[in-house]
Amino acid sequence: MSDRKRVCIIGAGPCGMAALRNFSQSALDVRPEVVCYEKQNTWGGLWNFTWLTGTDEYGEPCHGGQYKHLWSNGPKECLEFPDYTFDDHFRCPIPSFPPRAVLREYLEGRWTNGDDDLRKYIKFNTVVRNVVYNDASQNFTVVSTDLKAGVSSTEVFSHVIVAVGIFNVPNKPHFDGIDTFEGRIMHSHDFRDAKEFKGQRVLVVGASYSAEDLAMQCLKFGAKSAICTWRTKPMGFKWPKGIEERPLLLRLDSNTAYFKDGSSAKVDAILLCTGYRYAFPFLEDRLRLQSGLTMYPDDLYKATLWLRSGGGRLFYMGLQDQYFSYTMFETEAIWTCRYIMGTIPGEPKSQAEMRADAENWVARRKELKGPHDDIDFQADFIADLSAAVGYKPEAKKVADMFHKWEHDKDADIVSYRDQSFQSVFTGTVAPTLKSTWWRAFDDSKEAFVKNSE
Ligand code: NA7
Repeated sequence: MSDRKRVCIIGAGPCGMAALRNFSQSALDVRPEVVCYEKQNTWGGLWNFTWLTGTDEYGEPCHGGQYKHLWSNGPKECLEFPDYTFDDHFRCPIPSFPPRAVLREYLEGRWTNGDDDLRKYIKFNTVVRNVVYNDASQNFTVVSTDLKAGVSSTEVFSHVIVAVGIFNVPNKPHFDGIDTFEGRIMHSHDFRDAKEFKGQRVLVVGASYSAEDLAMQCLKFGAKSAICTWRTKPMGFKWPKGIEERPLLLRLDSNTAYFKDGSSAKVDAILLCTGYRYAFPFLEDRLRLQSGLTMYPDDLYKATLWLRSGGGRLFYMGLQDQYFSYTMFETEAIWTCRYIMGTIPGEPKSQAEMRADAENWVARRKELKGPHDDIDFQADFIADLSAAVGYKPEAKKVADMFHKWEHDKDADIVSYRDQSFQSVFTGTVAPTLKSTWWRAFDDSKEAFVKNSE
């Protein structure tokens, strides 16, 4: 192997693409050779819609969990790139909560905006099967399979960036009696179209983003009712008529659901909105992250560099429970790329210093009391990382918008997507929707743009 660094990026979603783009824009004398492996036939990661569920056309686990009529659940102004604003891409102001296709287009616009064709670095339809760290030679052996050709190959890299996402392997808990339930049972990862539940009484298990959105989607598209059942804490929103919350589901008997408060209800369908499992089956055990979904995973310097093994050459991206998304990924990407290229002043630090820094963040994480604390924590994390590389995502100003968004949701869960936010980079105030989100039944870009005033 020559002295030139060789970086393997696993995944061409928002994280992997951010890393790829940063490498491609860096100075030639420090730029490593980069290969990005992507299981799907295109870039975009979870932003790619597919009708497929379970396994894909090659028998691989389906990555995508997006559904028709999914609109952003956070303001676009909170995920805007300072150096590629929504005005830069769309050339006219658009409302604050776009449907999925509009956000995907924005991402793709960024990836195709430069002089370099990023596609040339990506091996599409190629799944990584095995990653092993070689202590003696301080490099990684990566085995991948070209799914179309059915051919596997082995390559050696000096660094590996794991960017496979955290919302692709569903967590499916068991409830007594669920095997005999007479209706449809589905995890939110397999949910594609709320119209399927028209006229039905839906039971939603879970009390987080998917539970909230699927309950609302179902009602919007004609379900009779939705009961959301919580384990730790109810969502507590002022729900529209037809949605209610009950304590944890204990068991099912035919199509009757029994809850922890002693109540019961007849239901026609069950939507398990019970989150996801972290899964990195292609990594050897000692390289594999142990944390579950959290605001700052254990054993990662700057939430990216794996401290337990891998010789300081294995990086993860986008692992945190997320408020900030695109700009957090971008910040992590800049930091990771520059770290690998050796262009961050003061880095690399000693193992003891890195561990102390990571443990500080984990200690702070343990004091977090709720969403508003989480938002400030994530803003501080991004501010810390971006300061080290001179990037300006204005995390603190964006945090103020997230706080407002949380208040808007508490005030009215039906209308929070009708609110308008102001870009911290361009000053553009988003137009409002002519017809509200609750009454908007066409999620195409054309309808969305026409629907603004
Ligand atoms: P989350 O945010 O991980 O939430 C999972 C929810 O599922 C959460 O309320 C959990 O309750 C609940 N859960 C998990 N296991 C169980 C069992 N066994 N019984 C009852 N309830 C359970 O996943 P989401 O899909 O909502 O959101 C993931 C991302 O997708 C999010 O960032 C969005 O932007 C889109 P807990 O609070 O742990 O008791």
